[in-house]
Order: sequence, then C-alpha cells, then structure tokens
Amino acid sequence: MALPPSEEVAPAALQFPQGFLWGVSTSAHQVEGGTRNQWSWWEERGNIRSGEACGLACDWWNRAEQDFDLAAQLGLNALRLSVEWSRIEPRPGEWDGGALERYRGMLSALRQRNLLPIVCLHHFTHPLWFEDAGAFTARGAPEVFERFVRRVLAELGDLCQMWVTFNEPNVYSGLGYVMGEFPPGRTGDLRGAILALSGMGAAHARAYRAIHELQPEAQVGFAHNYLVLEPARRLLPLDGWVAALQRKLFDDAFLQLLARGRLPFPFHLADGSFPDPVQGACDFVGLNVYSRMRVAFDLRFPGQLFGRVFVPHDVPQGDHGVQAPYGEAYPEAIVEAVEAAVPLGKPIYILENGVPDAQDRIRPWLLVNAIRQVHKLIAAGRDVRGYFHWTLTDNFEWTHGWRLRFGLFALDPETQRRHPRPSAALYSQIARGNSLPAEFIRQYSSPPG
Ligand code: GCO
Repeated sequence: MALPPSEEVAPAALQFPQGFLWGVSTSAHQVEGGTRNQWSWWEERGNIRSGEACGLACDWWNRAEQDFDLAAQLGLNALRLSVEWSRIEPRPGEWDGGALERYRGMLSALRQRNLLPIVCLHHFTHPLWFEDAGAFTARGAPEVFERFVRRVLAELGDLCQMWVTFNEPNVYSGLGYVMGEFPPGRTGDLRGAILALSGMGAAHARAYRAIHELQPEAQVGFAHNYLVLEPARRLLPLDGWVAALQRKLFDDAFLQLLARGRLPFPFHLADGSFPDPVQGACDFVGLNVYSRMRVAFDLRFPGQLFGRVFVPHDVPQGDHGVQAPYGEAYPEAIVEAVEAAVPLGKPIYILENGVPDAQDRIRPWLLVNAIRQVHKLIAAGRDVRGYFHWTLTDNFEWTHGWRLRFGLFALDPETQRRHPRPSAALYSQIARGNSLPAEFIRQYSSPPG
C-alpha cells in the first residue's frame, strides 16, 4: 500500500511516561487573601500599576478546598502552592500555630484528592520585619530563613516530601533591585541585585541541608525563571553582546551557582561569600518558562547592562499588561530552558508556564504547543517529569493586579465565582489521558491570527 504524501500523515497522539506530573502552580500572596507582608506594604503605598488591591485574592485562606476540588475534577495529579512566611512567623522567632494548622488542613485536603503537594517556601513574599532588616542582602539572612524552614518541616513534613525553596531568585532580585517593579523598589542597583541573588543561593543551600536532615527522603529544588533573550538586530555585534551578558546574569547565574558553587564572572566579584557549599545542593530543577524578549544595545539602560528589553509587535501575545506588554507567548522557550538546566544532571519539572488571556484566545495553542515541546524533550532523552500550568484560577498578578488573567478558570474577585475557560477542558483531557491527542496537535498547529 502506498503511503500518503508526507504532509498528509496524521500526527499521532503523544503519550507521556507513567507517573508524569500534571499540575497547576499557585502562590500564597496571589491566592490566599489578607496577607500582611512586604508586598501588602508595597501595595498600600500605591505601587500596583492597575490601582487595584489584592484584597481577598482567591480567598484560599477560607476556601482553598473548593479550588482543590476543581483541580481534582480536571484529573490533575499535583498542585504547587506556597506557604506565607509572614503568617507563620509574624514576629522574629514567634510562631502562629493557627496558621500552621490551616496549612496542615490544605495539605491534607490535597492528599485526600490525590493531588501531590509541592510546597514552595518563599514565593516573592516575606514578613516586613525581614524586609526591614535588609531581606536577602543582609548578613545572617540565610540563618533566619533556615529557622523558618526548620519550623515548617517540623509542622508539615509528614504531609509533603517535595519542596521548592525559592521561586525565581533572578526575578525577585532583578525586579526588586534593578527595575524597581517589586519591593524594595530599587532601580539600577546591580550590586544589590547580585547580593540578593547570592543571599538566596546561600539560604537555599542551608535550607536544602536542613530539610534533608529532618526528612532524608525529601526532594528539594528551586524554581528558576528562564527567559529567552535574543539580540534584536542579529547583525549588530553590540546587541549580541548585551543579550549574552543579560542571559549570563538572568538565565545562567543561579543555575551556575548550583552547578559550580559560585556566580559566573564578573558577577561573582560582587557577591557575598558562600560559607555553605551551594554546589550540587538540589534534587531537581524547577523551571518557570513563559516568553522570549529581544535585547537592543542602548546607553540609556546602564542598570540593565546597557540592554533595552522589548517585545516586537508582530509576535504571538496574550493580553497587554498595565503600561507594558507581558511578553511573547513562545512555547519553544521550554526547550532552551531545559537545555540550560541539563548540565546540573537532575530531574527537571516545568513548574510554571502560561499566558495572560482573559478571552482564552491564545491559551489553547500555548498549552498544546508547550506540552508538545515537553514531549519532544522527553523523546530526546531529557529527564522532564512534570508540567505545571500557571494557573488554576485567575489570581492577583503582582504589579499588574487583576489586569492579567492567567487562570484555566476565570474568577470574579467580587463574587468569588469561578467559570471554566475552554482551556480547562483541553488541559483536563491531556492530563486524564496522560497524552496529547492528535486532534489537538492538528487543530492548534499555528497561533491564532
Ligand atoms: C512569576 C511568578 C508568578 C507569576 C506568573 C505569571 O513568574 O512572576 O512565579 O507568581 O504570577 O509567572 O506572571
């Protein structure tokens, strides 16, 4: 029998390995409501560009279980959340038993629903007393963080074995110390950013050892944001040079700290010292991957290593943020991110991927093609063990407030009503079948116009 011409060969369903994790990711401040940390302080001073307030957020402090039901109904088998340090340790060395009890309730509820909990110990927020002391740029911060981590392990360790120490040290330090978009709101303070990054590296290493001491079977990693940064004008060497420098600091520095025990040249000259060896201190690498940006050499941006970062108009994008585009929706970014993490030789989880898209215009395409890239990587022998979509329900998107909607479920923060977007059913079918159906690959072969 003659084969049909190659362009007519129907794509086959892409099967994932048994035990692959299909999840969603969330973070405490963005979903719980009523948090009192350095971000609420920042918000009260009018720094949320949309002018909105986090308020009740998704009201998880009272009703997280209802959203866990939604995740279970989708057929997911994992959920990443974070614990709010400012609730657990409202004053230095003072512990709030009620808050810990609430987290025990949440983790038990996840387990009852067969959702594997992954707990992140620091997702951008911490108590104001820690911020006032200089946060991760302060000497002694790693010890203070370790004390918190030990307490969490003592109280919640029987309910969770997979821990993410930090969410995106590179975003935290870059937006907080260079771009002025996150607290403490510094601009162009490259040295502060490097100190914060290395402080988090040291705190990560201490936490890694403390967790293993208390829970030898634990899996401990971190969530690293990887951004594809490409020169705007390929033929202009200066664009290539600043893009490479930005990649070195933003994409590679934290991974290299874990791989070699120090930041890459020349950034290591500005970092603190690492009394605790950081090299190899992780059991897995978590990657948060969203976008591609272009970089053009520009003398007006010394704090950004002389690179102006922008999104071209003609690329697939979700909704526009307040005053700035969010970024290109670029499924292939996952391949570059995973390849950057391979030298660490650890299992890899895609711990965040998504797009702001209130109308669900581009999300189905993004979901299908991002998951397709993950399958391609696994087929090529890369040890990728899970995909976590950002996020389950719309939540409070930092400086963009409620303006950017990342949820599989739309949320009205006033009424707290949830409505599934079409992507929820799509993701559900993929997770339930542990495979990417052929018709999805056909239907979403190119981005919507
Ligand atoms: C981050 C965070 C999330 C965001 C998500 C969408 O990358 O900033 O981990 O808290 O909400 O990435 O922007």
